[in-house]
Amino acid sequence: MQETSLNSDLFKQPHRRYNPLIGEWILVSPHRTQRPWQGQVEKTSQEKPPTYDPTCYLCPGNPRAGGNLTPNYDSVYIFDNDYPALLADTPEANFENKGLLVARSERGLAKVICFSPRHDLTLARMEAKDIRTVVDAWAEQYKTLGSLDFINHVQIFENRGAMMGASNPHPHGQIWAEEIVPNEPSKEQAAQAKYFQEHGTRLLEDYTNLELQDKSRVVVENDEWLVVVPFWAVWPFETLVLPKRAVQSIPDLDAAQRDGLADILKRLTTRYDNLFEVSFPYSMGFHQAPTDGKDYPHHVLHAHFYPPLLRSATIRKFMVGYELLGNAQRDITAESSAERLRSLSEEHYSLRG
Ligand code: H2U
Ligand code: ZN
Repeated sequence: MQETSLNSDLFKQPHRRYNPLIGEWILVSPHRTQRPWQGQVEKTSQEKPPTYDPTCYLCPGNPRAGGNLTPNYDSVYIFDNDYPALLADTPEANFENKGLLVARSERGLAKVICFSPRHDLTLARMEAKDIRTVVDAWAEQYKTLGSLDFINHVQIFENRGAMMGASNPHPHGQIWAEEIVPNEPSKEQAAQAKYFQEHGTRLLEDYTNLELQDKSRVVVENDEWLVVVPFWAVWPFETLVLPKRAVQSIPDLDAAQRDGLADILKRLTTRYDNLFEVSFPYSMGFHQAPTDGKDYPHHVLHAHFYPPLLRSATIRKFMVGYELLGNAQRDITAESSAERLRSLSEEHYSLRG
């Protein structure tokens, strides 16, 4: 296989990039970034939320839908989702007709995790020591939920901002735990296992070391963590958060790695907010080893950030047309996105005079 330097013409022309983590290709069209835009412009809210909102169901002391009360909490608060997508007591059932109509029952649990009692904060504006408390809570939830015999996968995630469908600006995330390993982590498991078998090393550990040498896609790093716009990124400012010392899941992180994770999450989300001077919307989540009791020596814990914004606080990328019918496509290269994020300040724009 011929090695091609990133300065070569290949990367200035329409080209395809391979995502080894899920075994799929994306199309990159770097010559296209100058095209004019007369399409949809999203509304942004520049209003600063209050520290306490009497109408917010996640603020301390307030009633939630369905009659439950959010107690007076002072750091992290976790509760069972009042409208869970999965239920623990769903009876087992199967349906199949000629292999064309196939359905299976699915059991699970859904939790909501409030990161802070303060309605106005976000990961970017919380203190790193308070994000560390969130990291510890994530670890505990993965362990507790994962130890239940009907739970084989624990998905921890955050939807941030109305554009990503978050129901509320109060800083919070969700946890969905279930019987099966869902599609995305399942593709990643297959690819990581195959790579481990073929190379005897871990795919994401090798990738981390490669990016640490190359540097062109690095957004931010500390002693324990590396954030890159992955070579195969689909979303304009998509990032991958990788540990420098490989572990399988959040509970495996030692104290230095947990503090480091809190630090890197704060710094990354601050850079995101500073990009368009807006509380940057995204979906983020961790991929940890499945909790079915099997061995996952090939797996490396990581987090994905998928932000929808493209050119400004109001212009988002749409996954339509060719993306829906063909495959994912981007204009701005991963390297240019990384350079933009890297050049930003780590002082939150709201704190500047
Ligand atoms: P978002 O992460 O998309 O904002 O969703 C928040 C969750 O909070 C959502 O799954 C739950 C919704 O079911 N929720 C409650 O559990 N209680 C409520 O009173 C409102 C929302
Ligand atoms: Zn609130």
